[in-house]
Amino acid sequence: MSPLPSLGIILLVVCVHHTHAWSPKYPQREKRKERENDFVIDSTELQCSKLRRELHELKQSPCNDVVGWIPFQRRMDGSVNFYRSWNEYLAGFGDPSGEFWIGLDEISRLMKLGSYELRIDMEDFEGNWRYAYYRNFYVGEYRDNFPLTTSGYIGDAGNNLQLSKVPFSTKDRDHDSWADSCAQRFKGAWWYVSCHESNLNGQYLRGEHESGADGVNWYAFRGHNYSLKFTEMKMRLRA
Ligand SMILES: [Ca+2]
Repeated sequence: MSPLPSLGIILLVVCVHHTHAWSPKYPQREKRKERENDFVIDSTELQCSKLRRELHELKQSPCNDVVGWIPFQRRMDGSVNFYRSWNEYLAGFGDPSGEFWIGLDEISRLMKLGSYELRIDMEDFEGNWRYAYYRNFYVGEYRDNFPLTTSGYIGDAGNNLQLSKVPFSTKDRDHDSWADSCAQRFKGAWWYVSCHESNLNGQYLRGEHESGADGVNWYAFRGHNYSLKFTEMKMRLRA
């Protein structure tokens, strides 16, 4: 008898053994990947905070290209007026390397590419950093006034932007559920309900302010009478 058939059987056995040896590892690999993703949230926070302290003066966004985040809002020095009209919020304004709003049209366009997560980094004038992350971030279409839906909060800033289908309002387009205009009353443009726990497009009032809730406020971090130094909102296609 030729030795070849035996060799074939041996190879077959080896292959089968090999397959059995490896296939159970795939679920483990997936689990490990998920854990790595979870870890990225925390390590990104540390890296971004550290990098920002070093790069703040250069007006760079250090966390964009590295991990795929797309910044769409930033406050950092009060150089840009954010109390603007619907059409300006539609088209976007400011300087992407400094203070800016990317535009509702662009956010809406990006939404068509897939499912997103949202991350907001913020800093007060005492150098304290906080973040709010939402596993799900969806902004609807123009015809519905760009309604915001978020869920799956993780963070240390406080959960002040968990909303369901809340339309965007500006000083000249009132889509909130308050009798008066939240945008006019609180000098911003936002997904106001009646009215807000966060107002990141409010006036740049540089820390403590007497006027209530019309600054760059994140209620659970510094309350309605403290306007933050730095905020950045960014979105990323979900893995
Ligand atoms: Ca209203």
